[in-house]
Amino acid sequence: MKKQNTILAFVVLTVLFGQMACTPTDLSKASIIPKPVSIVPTGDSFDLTDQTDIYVQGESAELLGIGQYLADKLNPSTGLGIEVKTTSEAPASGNIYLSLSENDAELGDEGYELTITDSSVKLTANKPAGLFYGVQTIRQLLPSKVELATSQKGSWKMATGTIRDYPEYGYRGSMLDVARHFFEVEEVKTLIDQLATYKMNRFHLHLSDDQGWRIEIKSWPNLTTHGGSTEVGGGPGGFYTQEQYSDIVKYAQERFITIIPEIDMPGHTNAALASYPELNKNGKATELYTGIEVGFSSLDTHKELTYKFIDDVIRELAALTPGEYIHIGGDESHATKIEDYIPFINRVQDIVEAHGKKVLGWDEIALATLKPNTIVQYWALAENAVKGVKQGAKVLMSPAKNAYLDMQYDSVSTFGLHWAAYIEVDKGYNWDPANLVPEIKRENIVGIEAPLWSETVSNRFEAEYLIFPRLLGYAEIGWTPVELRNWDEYKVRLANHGERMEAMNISFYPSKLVDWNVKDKK
Ligand code: IFG
Repeated sequence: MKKQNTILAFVVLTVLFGQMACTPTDLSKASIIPKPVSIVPTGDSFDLTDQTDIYVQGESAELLGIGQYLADKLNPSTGLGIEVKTTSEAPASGNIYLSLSENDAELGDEGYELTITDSSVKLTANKPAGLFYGVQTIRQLLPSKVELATSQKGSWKMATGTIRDYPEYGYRGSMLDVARHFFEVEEVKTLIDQLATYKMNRFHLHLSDDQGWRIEIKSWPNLTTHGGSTEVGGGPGGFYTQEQYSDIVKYAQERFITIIPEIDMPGHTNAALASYPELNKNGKATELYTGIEVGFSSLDTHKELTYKFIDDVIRELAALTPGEYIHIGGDESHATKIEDYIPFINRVQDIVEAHGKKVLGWDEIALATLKPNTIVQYWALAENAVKGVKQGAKVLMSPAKNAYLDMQYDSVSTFGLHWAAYIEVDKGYNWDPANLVPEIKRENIVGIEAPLWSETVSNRFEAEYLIFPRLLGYAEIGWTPVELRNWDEYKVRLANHGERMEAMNISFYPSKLVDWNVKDKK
């Protein structure tokens, strides 16, 4: 009898501790990236069960869409069949409730308050965007296996407490260069979904360069039929029809991400010059180019046709782009005399404004006379960005030495370049945009963008090796106040995202600086 009791006691304790082990009760121990502004734990846990549904306040399609987005993220792995319902007041216990608050000023347009008790999950925000970001946090409070696409054994518990959270910067983004190597719509959508998971809200598409023109312009069809027909290394290239571009824009919008399209000029324009002889000074089309040199091409800034071309391109692109900014490039125009470059940039700003949009450009555009709403993207020369500040322009921080995703991690990592720096995960995290260049103050900065140039990567797997895990650090730099950021604390949360990224089928670089929690450490 004694032996049976001992065995019974052992089984009960194993089950109990087993449950406790995976029952999260300390909300402050959750590995949330970006780190929230404030977390107040209450030491209990909430259970998602097959009785749990998501209720949204009122009938708004936008709130229903956010509820459905969460249900679609939870149902495949939990198998709980969570439904989305509307309600005019708080639902019964055991459910998740999304509602817009009156006006919680501290939260702003993108913040949220998430209150979890043992019987309810209540997410409130001033605007739908805040609810969407609170939903990303809910995902991260559940075990990593929730991100798997196949049904997993439960339980599905979240620690209880209150999180109040809102972003430091309004522009938190990344860029994909689809010109050097072309990326299919589905690959772009996957990256957009990954950016949204980490609360990023801007996606800059580098649509044209020497090696490729990637967006259909109906008034200049050869740009894509000819200029889009190859890529670095001589592959087939490709391009987005206007319908496909609009599909990408819609997909991003549903995730509260604004697309910023870039047509790089006057340099980085060989694909256009190869497509139309009449755009060239000598009336001859250039050859298509599949190498990775830069700075050898220039539009003819003295030709009136050049400005009709630009006007047609901007007109068509502006009509497809709900965001307020169009990126005009302006970088590395080594084949354009400075006395031609300056009036060119001035005139292009007028063209963009005439089509109801504002200008974003690489830092060289600060050599021209900037319109009030023009944003200067700092990538290489701080003195250019400072020139922009002195003209009253805002700065988008993308310093190549800290934030270029196409930089190798170290001298032996597989993909990427290293002309600016080697950027290991800690170097990508350990910097503060507001304290990098003395003359560029916090109030001059709209935010941060981590660009991925694609000279050395040609598909999602290769791109993810460069993008992840560094993107998570840039997402935190854009969202979390610098006084809450610390590499030694961050790298522990990052380690716990290894399993999460694996579950999301992200092929991240397993940096040796991080003690990854994944099963088969690489
Ligand atoms: N600089 C060029 C990019 C790309 C990059 C690769 C900018 C603004 C080097 N311009 O970065 O086209 O070639 O790291």
